[in-house]
Formats: sequence, structure tokens, C-alpha cells
Amino acid sequence: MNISYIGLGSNLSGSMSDPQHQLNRAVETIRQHANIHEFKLSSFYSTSPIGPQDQPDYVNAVARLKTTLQPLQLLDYLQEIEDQHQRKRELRWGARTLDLDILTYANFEIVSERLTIPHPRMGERAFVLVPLLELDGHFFSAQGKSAADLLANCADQGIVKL
Ligand code: A4P
Ligand code: MG
Repeated sequence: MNISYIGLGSNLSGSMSDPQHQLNRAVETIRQHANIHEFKLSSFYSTSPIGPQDQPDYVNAVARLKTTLQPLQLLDYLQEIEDQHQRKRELRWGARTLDLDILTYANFEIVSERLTIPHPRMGERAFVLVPLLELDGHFFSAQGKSAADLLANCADQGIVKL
């Protein structure tokens, strides 16, 4: 069984619901997998967009889970859920109904066409670090840096707990 942290984000309403509901529905689906256990979810946060600014604020959260799925199997499952939420992949860093990123998987370091773990930008993003610290106040990155120190080095990114 391996511990994985997942980043969740949404800043568009889909055909059925608003960003907060999209995340809630995604969480319900993730938890249903027979090989995903001990699922823990952070609070939801309203966050200003990083990247293109002409898009709505995001709702972000982080989840911690234990799984026997291998990293690519976990990615397949998360992408299946994104597709169920009519996720369109148009503009990099553009608005989206649902984004599910694997932040870490055990202490694996993977660089492949489909998957980079740890997520290369997680250490500079308050919308990841704030909810991550809520789940594990002593989280350390693969490079041995504490999430608290990384967050202290982030510019103010407009994060508000919902
Ligand atoms: N991929 C590679 N590594 C991973 C991983 N660790 N987890 C590949 C998930 N997928 C991974 O992803 C493109 C491809 O990345 C996938 O096909 C997968 O094989 P995508 O979700 O279609 O594209 P993306 O999310 O637009 O790209 P990217 O570069 O992952 O974006 P980021 O860095 O995640 O940024 N601002 C706020 N406030 N909140 C946000 O959540 N998110 C982004 C997206 C930008 N600004 C934001 C937020
Ligand atoms: Mg993504």
C-alpha cells in the first residue's frame, strides 16, 4: 500500500454543477475505488488563478490516500473522472471543470511522457501547499524541503478557506 497526495482544482461550472460541487462529486468517485483506502480531504480553498488571469478563481483542495494501484493506474482512474466531468484540454493552465493531479506517490520520482512525480510545480504553489499542510504539518518534499518553508517563500497568492 502506498501513500499518494492528489491535488484537486476546478474553476468552471460543468453541465450539472459549480466548482465546489464538481470537487465533491470527484471526491465521492475517487473514494469508491476498491483499491483506494484511508482517504482524507483538506478544506476547500478559493484561490486566485496562476497562469492566464482572464479566468475565474479556483476552488482547490488536496487529498491523501493509500492505494495498491500503481502510479499509471491511478492516473488512468483520475483522468477517467476528469473526462466524466466534461474536462476539455484546450489551453495550458486554462480554465477547467476539474483537474486532478498526482502530487506525490510514496517516495517515487518518475519522469515519463504521461507522468511526472512529484508534480514539478507543487513546491511553488500556495494553492497546493496550504491544503497539504493542513493534512500533514510536517510534510517534506522529495528534495528534503519542508512544505512550511516552501510556503513561506511563496508570494501571497490570494488563498481563502471556504
Ligand atoms: N501529467 C504529467 N504528470 C502528471 C501528474 N503528476 N499528475 C500529464 C497528473 N497528470 C500529469 O495534464 C496534462 C498532462 O499532464 C496529462 O495528460 C498527464 O498525462 P492536464 O491536466 O490536461 O493539463 P494541465 O493541468 O493544464 O497542465 P499542467 O501543466 O499539469 O497544469 P498545472 O501545473 O496543474 O496547472 N491556479 C489556481 N489558483 N489553481 C489551480 O488549480 N491549476 C493550473 C494548472 C493553473 N493555475 C491554477 C491551477
Ligand atoms: Mg492537470
